[in-house]
Amino acid sequence: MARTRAPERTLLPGDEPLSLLRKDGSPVDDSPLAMPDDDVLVELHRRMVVGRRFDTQATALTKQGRLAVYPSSRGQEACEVGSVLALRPDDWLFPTYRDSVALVTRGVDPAETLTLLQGGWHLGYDPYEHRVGPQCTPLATNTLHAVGFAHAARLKGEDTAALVMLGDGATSEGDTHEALNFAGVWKAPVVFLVQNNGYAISVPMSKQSAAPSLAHKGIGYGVPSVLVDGNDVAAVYAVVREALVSGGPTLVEALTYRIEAHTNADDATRYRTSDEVAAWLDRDPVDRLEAYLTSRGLLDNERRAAVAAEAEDFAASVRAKMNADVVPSPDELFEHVYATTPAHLREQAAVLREELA
Ligand SMILES: Cc1ncc(C[n+]2csc(CCOP(=O)(O)OP(=O)(O)O)c2C)c(N)n1
Repeated sequence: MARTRAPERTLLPGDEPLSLLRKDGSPVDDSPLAMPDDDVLVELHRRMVVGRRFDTQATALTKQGRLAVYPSSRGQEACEVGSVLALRPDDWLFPTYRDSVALVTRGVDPAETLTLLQGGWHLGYDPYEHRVGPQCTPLATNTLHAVGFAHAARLKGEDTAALVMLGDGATSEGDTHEALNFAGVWKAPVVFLVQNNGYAISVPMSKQSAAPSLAHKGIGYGVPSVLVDGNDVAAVYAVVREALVSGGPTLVEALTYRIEAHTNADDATRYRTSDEVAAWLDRDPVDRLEAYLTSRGLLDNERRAAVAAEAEDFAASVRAKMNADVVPSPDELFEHVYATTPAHLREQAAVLREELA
């Protein structure tokens, strides 16, 4: 049987992350990426500002006991918003617990997005409405969902790609490797967006991988891989859009940072310094795009105020929806888990009903 080899060199990411905007918002002269159109840049800005406000509102809701837990994506808005706006209407998103801003950007109702984190229901939204899979809490299971979905779409002759979000820590899970392997074999139209925010809770990257970069991990599976500045929303948008329309798999490693702790239940000061956080605040994705838009005359004080007001209104609507008391039915705990409820669960449901009666 003939043996063939993949052209390894072409699959390798570059040494430096791809970017379009420097830290101060000035454009990179010799970027191989195409700058998104002005209207896209303006929309990326609006969505990042609204997304950030949603994120701080959700964090505040944990303090009021309205949410059980919230994993903030503050600082990661360029990944959350840039990749989601790159999706075409028929593409699907497979997010994690960290990616609520991505869901809201895709159009999922914010209260429905937060239902899981509130503890109100297993899944608060209809995945088919906006083509968003369930937010996965088990690390990396969504990579398998995305590859299976993308492969099935291909078999059905549909022009649909899948975008799966995962963290640096999730790349250490077996599921990621199985997913990458079959994405490569099947040439499935799937984009793995690794948001490398430096830590898996308190475990730093240096303890996760000995590879030169996480993007290098695609090569062994025949998956072209790209390294991008994850705080540069224009670059994230450009790279993800190109990957989604490529018709095959791509691994995108986006270098970014989560400014807040892992969740509201975590104390990040125990494993990272304030200097490190300050250095990343200096690379803020929203400030960076604002500087560029302002220099191009695409953003002025009036527009900035209008976007800020929209974000405030959005946060107020989230508060209003989340301040309504939920009265979940304990019975529902057993519903929609199995097509046919197994005997032991029927028994447990009966015991619960008896106790509550
Ligand atoms: C299969 C599995 N193992 C362990 C955990 C516990 N856990 C929750 S979050 C987390 C760290 C994840 O880090 P990373 O993938 O980098 O994503 P981030 O939270 O930084 O976005 C771990 C180990 C889990 N949720 N699922």
